[in-house]
Amino acid sequence: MTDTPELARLRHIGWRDVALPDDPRRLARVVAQHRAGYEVHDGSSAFNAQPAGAFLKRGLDPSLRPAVGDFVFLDHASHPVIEAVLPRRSVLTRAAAGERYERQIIATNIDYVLVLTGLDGDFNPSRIERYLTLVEGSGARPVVLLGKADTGVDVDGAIAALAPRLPADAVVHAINAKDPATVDLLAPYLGPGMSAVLVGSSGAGKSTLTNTLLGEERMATGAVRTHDSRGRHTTTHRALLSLPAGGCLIDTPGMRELKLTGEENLDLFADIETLAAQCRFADCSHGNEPGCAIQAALASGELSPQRWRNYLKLHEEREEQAATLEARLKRKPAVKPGGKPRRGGWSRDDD
Ligand SMILES: Nc1nc2c(ncn2[C@@H]2O[C@H](COP(=O)(O)OP(=O)(O)O)[C@@H](O)[C@H]2O)c(=O)[nH]1
Ligand SMILES: [Mg+2]
Ligand SMILES: [Zn+2]
Repeated sequence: MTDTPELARLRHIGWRDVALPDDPRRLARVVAQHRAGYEVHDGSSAFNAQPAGAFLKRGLDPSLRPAVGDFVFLDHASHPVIEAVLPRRSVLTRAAAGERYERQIIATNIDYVLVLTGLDGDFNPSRIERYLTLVEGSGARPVVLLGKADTGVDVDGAIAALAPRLPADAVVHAINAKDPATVDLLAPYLGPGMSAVLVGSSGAGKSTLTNTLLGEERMATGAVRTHDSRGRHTTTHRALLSLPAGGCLIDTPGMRELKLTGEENLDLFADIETLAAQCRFADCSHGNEPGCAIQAALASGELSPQRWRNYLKLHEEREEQAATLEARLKRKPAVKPGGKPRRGGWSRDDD
């Protein structure tokens, strides 16, 4: 069966259903989020849109607001308004950087999360574990990309250091983000109907890879962060792009902080939780109690100390964030009488 022209148009923005929703409103996808509103694409053109008032209500869970990757319904006005967000098939979330607890959506309706790390000073297995913990439960699958593999670094050494810290079925590719051959290598994740989000630190090579996948220099590159030159950062917002290969790619700005939201389940460390259940004492603190299965595994080399430390860190953070989230959900939203709805809630990029 061939697509109707309307379906064919929507395929460009990653619409996968064989049918169109039975709704007279305009269907589009959120491709970027700015302080002043949203940019959406309907498969033939991009245009600006404002969220309906309901999305700006104070106390509304920010995760219910439109986010990059969302399919949305808009009215037919000349200044279009986003009226509804269609159900999401996946959501990648983190807790926003900063003091105040807030879940922040990185991208929605994605099939893969491409976790890009440069094989330079950027290489950090604990950070990759943190990413994978955030990807778990998102509904998307992780693909670990080790960039700058062409720079004479010890690629095999890095992969060997990483392998024991990833699940057996984890996908890892060493890449040169500048090499056009990378397009074929990543084709399985970026074909028609697929959507992927590219995450990684500033300077990891996200924009370089995006340009290679696009086959043109659309993203400015080379802005490696220095602590006092924020203005040099080139990627200022998340942007969803249609790739020549048929899929959609979301390029994110570097995210300095990747706090857990408290909803993660730490499946990545299931083996550690199994071990801990085997300690002689149910309340074992895994210090120097007799019969501690964790200490035994550390002593035998079965469990690496770095991975154990990272587990403890992520576990503690998850517990803290879960407690904050629970307290937050219990609390009634503070609505000032006659107060204006807060226009905040836009995701703040870190760099
Ligand atoms: N040799 C080499 N350089 C790379 C690679 N990926 C990125 N770079 C360089 O690393 C710098 C930062 O890349 P950029 O794409 O701006 O990083 P972003 O902050 O993640 O978007 C640029 O100078 C790129 O040319 C790679 O795979 N190989
Ligand atoms: Mg960039
Ligand atoms: Zn123990």
